[in-house]
Amino acid sequence: MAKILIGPVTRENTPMAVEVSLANKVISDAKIMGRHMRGFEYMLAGLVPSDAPYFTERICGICSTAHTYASCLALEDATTHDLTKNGVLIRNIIFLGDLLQNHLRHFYLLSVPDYVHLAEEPPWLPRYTFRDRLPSAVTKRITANYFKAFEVSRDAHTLSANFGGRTPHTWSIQPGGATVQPTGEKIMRALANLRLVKEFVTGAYREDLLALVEAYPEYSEYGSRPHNYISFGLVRDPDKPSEPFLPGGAVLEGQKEAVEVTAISESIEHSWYSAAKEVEEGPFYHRSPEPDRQKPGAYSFIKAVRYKGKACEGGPIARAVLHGGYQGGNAVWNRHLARQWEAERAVELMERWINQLQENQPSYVQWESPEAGKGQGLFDAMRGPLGHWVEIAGGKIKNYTVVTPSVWNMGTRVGAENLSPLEEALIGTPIEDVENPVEIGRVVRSFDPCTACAVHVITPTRKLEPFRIV
Ligand code: NFE
Repeated sequence: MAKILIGPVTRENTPMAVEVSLANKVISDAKIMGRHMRGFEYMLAGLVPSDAPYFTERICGICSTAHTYASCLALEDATTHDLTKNGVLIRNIIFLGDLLQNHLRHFYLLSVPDYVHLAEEPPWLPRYTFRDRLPSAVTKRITANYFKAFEVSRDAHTLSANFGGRTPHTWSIQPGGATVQPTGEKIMRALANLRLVKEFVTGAYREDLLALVEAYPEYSEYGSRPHNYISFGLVRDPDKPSEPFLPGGAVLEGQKEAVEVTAISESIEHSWYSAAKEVEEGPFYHRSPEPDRQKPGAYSFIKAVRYKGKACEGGPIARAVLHGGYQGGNAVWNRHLARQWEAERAVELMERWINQLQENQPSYVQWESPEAGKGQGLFDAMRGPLGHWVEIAGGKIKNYTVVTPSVWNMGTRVGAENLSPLEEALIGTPIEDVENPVEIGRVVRSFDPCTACAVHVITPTRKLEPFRIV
C-alpha cells in the first residue's frame, strides 16, 4: 500500500507531520505526528501561582490570550473570586480581538495559497502543482486581499493591545480581572480599529471564501467525519462572570448534552510518554508523564483526549452547532464557513461590549493566591476547548496541566480504531496526483491546527523528515 509522508506540513501554527496510507488513490488511514515536546507543565511546577498566566500564554503566539484567560480562570477557581463587569468586558474584548486576527490569518495567509496561485516567486514557491480554478479577475482580487489581510489582522491585534498592553502575550489579563482602565481614548481607538476589521470581515473575507467554495465544490464533501463535537463555552458573561457567555456542551452522534468534566479522559497509549496509570484517568490534577521518544507503537508527542470515549471536534464548527443552530455537514468548507460566520458574530459582540465599558468603574479586584487549593479553567480558544488545571501546595504550583483544542482535534488514536478527528477527516479523501497531494493540506488546514499548543520544544539536532512517497 502506498504511503505519503508530509513532514513538516507548512502554513500552520507550528508544523507537524502527516502520514497517510492510500488504497486506490483514496486515503485509507492517517496519522498526525506532533514531533516537538511542549514541557510547559514541568516548567511551572514550583513557581508562584501568579506566574502561570505569564508562562502559559507563551505556549503559543497565535492564541496567547486564550491561555492567559484560561489560566486566570483556573487560579480564580482555586479561591472563589468575584470579578467586576469591566474586568470581564476587557478580557472578552482582548480575546475576541485575538480571535479575529487568528481567523483572518488562518484564511488568507495559511489557507488561500492552497487554492489560489498568488505571486509566482518565493515564499509562495515552491508549492504543489494544482490548477487555480478561479477566473483571473477573482485571483487578482484575492491576491490583493491576501496582502490587505496582513494590515487588517494587525488592526485586530492592535485592538487587543490597546487594552492588553501588547499582543501576543498581553500584560493586563490577571487573576482578579484586568489591570487597565477603559479610558475614553482607549474606547474611541478600539471602535476605530473595529470599524476597519468589520468592513473586511463582512466584505472581502465573506466574498473570497464564497468564491473558493464555488470553484472547489468537492471540498463540501472532503474532510467529513462523525458529528461529535465539544465546547467549553465562549468567553465569560459580563453580567454573570462565573458563567460562560455562550455555554459549552458536547454533541455525540448529533445529540447535544452538557459537558461532564469527569467523562473526559486522556490516553498516552500512542504518544511518546512513559506509561503512568493516573494519566489515563482524569481529572487533570496530576504530574505530567515523562517523555519517552523510544516507546514502541507511539508516533506523536500529542496525547489523545476523548469525551465519553469519543473523539470530539472543537472550534468554530462545534460552536456553530451548539449555539448557532447549525445542523449541516462538517467538510472542509463547512469549517471555513463556520469560522467566517463566527468572525462576524465576534465583531457584533465587540461593538456591544466596547460600548458597555465604564470609565469610572473598577476593572480589577485584588487577588491573593491561596496556600493550597485546586482550580480548573475551562474556556474555548479559537480552535476549541482549552482546559487549564492547577494544584497549589505550600503557596507554589504543585501540578499544572494544559489540554488544548489541538489535542482534541489532532491527537493520537486510542487502540487501533478510535482515531482523532483530523485522522478521521482525512480518511476517504481522494488524492488525484500522488506527486502533488494538495488535498492533504486542504483537509488538514480546515482544522486550523496548532502543534505549538499541542506539544512544544524541539530537539535542535534532529532533522525533520522531508516529503517523500514510500
Ligand atoms: Ni497555538 Fe491554541 C488555540 C490553544 S491550540 S493555537 O486556539 O489553546 O489549538
